[in-house]
Amino acid sequence: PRLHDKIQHFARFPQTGVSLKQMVLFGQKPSAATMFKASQFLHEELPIRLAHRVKELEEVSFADMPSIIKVKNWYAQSFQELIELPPPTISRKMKEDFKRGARKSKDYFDCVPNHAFPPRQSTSQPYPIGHRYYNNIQHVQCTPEMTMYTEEMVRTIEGIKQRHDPVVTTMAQGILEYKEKTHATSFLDTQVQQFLDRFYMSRIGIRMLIGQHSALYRGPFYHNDYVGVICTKTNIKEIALDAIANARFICEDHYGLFKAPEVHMFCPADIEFMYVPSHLNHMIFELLKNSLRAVIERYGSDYEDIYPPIKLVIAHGKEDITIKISDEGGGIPRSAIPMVWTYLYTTAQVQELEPEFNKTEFKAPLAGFGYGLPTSRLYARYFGGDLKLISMEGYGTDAYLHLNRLSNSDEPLIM
Ligand code: W6P
Repeated sequence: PRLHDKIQHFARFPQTGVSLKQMVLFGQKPSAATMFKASQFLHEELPIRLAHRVKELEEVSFADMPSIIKVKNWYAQSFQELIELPPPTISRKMKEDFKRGARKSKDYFDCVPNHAFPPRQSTSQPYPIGHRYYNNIQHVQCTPEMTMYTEEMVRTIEGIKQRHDPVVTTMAQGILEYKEKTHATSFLDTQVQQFLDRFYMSRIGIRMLIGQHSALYRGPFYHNDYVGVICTKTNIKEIALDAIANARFICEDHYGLFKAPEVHMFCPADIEFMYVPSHLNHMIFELLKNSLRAVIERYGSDYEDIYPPIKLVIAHGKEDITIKISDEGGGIPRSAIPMVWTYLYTTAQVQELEPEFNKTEFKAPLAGFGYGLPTSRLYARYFGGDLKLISMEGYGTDAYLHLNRLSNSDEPLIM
């Protein structure tokens, strides 16, 4: 009850977006002071985002499904852990130092525009110091208390990230419970669809913030081209080759093939751009699995040498990098395209992630109808890109993965 009031309070504050560019500017050569400031930002921002999710999980039509309640409780528990984390004790002099540091810094930029926040309702949760400007401060010293605070914050958010690992599967379970209870026939329920898109998009954002903070604190794991989990010179060709090898391997394993359909890549040059390699890998891998599945299911698994190859074309312009993946897997009718993006339609993810389920009972109606496609589109949109499908029924499907080369798009918080 007390906790619930606090959640309601935090849910009234708007979420503050962080763009890829801001994360990179902020994360270059992070000092102890920089990490401290980032910790303060997360100490406020994460509870706000979590509170919004709890509120929405309470309001959605399937709010009373056991699995949905389970997920909601994880969000509430994580919220509680964050707000119970004691704020650092800082002297007036330290506060002044921080403010001066922020003003002097050359690469001074707004990471968190203060005006995004409405006026405070109570003084019991004051804004942290240095709230207005989050820049990389090299010349401000940290006290041991501040360093301890940073350390504890990192430990807490890493624990939260782990707690929320099974959220997608558990939500899928909850949707299944809802379908069984209501015998839902409208799989394109737009309210549910919008809720889930927003929910999973928010999850990507929260995990990005946590992953970035933890990587900056624990790092450098990688070489110079990395700022946390962001690679400033992501080589799309290398990632595509890796995803091709993995998808074909998985496919050979799953269908018991000697040789999966070939994937022919057309890439003009070594294109480098700023991105999160794991996101890129996830999206290309997911699309390839769908194409491979379509081709194999069309031609059967007994004629391995007649499979038409899948074409993967990478193009780059000033603004966009586009990856087109074309298969000759027979395509899908235009009327079935909207289904590809729905969460209610399928049980494929539950089947994929929990092998103890009876597979025949949970057979996906058409190739590719899992959570992989909608979540890949969210990953694409998260940094200002998009994912589109064009299908020719009776022939094959083209998937267009558009990525934003300039990476100056704002973090999408409301869709
Ligand atoms: C299909 C269905 C699909 C979805 C996503 C990507 C590729 C394909 N191919 O037949």
